[in-house]
Amino acid sequence: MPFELIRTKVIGRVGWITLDRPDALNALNAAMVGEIASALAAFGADPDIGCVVLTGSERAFAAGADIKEAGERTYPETFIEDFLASWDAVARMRKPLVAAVAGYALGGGCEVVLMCDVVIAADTARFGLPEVKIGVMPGAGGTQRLVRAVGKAKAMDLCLTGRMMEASEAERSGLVSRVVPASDLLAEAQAVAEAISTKSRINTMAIKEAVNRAFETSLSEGLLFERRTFQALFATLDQKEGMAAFAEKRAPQFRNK
Ligand code: CO8
Repeated sequence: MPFELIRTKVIGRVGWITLDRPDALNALNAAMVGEIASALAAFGADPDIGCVVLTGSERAFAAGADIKEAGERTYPETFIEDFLASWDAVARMRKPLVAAVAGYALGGGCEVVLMCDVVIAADTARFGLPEVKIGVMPGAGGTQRLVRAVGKAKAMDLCLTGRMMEASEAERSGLVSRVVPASDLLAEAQAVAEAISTKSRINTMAIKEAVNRAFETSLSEGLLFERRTFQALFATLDQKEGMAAFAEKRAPQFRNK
């Protein structure tokens, strides 16, 4: 995949996407978001990939949407183009997504993190939605997904002041799954992604869909969705294999069928 602003690689069954625009702290411009969407589509369609890791550099996961690219836009342009709608490609990814975050994850960078499923943060990571400081507001899901991740009081604090939060506060607040020393970040992300990618893909995709349904529906509807999906897994060979392997005290050989 020939890209200019991201790098991709595959380790085992894990696809890696590394944001690579160092002179702008990985600020997300339209071209970069397009490249991320293409890479996700390719990994999504690849039967040998079970999980994708999204990461940046030691200094920045991404310091936001590209402010310089956006400054002169007009409302009619943003409306007609449906500016920022293309970012939904990250949220629409059906395979599990692990964010490996070091340094700044601000504005749109933080919003991309909020679209990921497991968030591994280096102790150097700093999260924030500072759009209020530049005359706008979060526009790629920040006001909605942050509330669901950390609750209203913390989300209001971050959105209204634009302050940054350290990795430890982000973990306490529920934005981050685990915090690790910066030197361990990539290995930890690979280990988590590997653990996910060696499971049955039908299973991990179904789990992701069910957990995300919790944000979209009532408890009773969500519980029904979960139970029906759970029941549906009994139609898969991987369920038979997983339970047989347990009984026979061996590792399961999942076939995604
Ligand atoms: N957009 C464009 N360029 C950026 C961005 C950005 N978001 N962030 C950093 N850069 C550039 C800087 O302009 C600088 O470039 P240059 O060397 O050419 O001047 C380079 O990256 C390095 O940055 P700094 O020199 O500022 O590095 P510091 O270590 O001094 O500071 C900070 C790091 C604190 C992260 C600082 O760069 C900063 O505050 N960045 C902006 C953070 C921000 O406000 N992010 C939110 C942006 S808005 C958003 O994401 C969603 C709303 C949608 C708005 C529409 C946009 C498409």
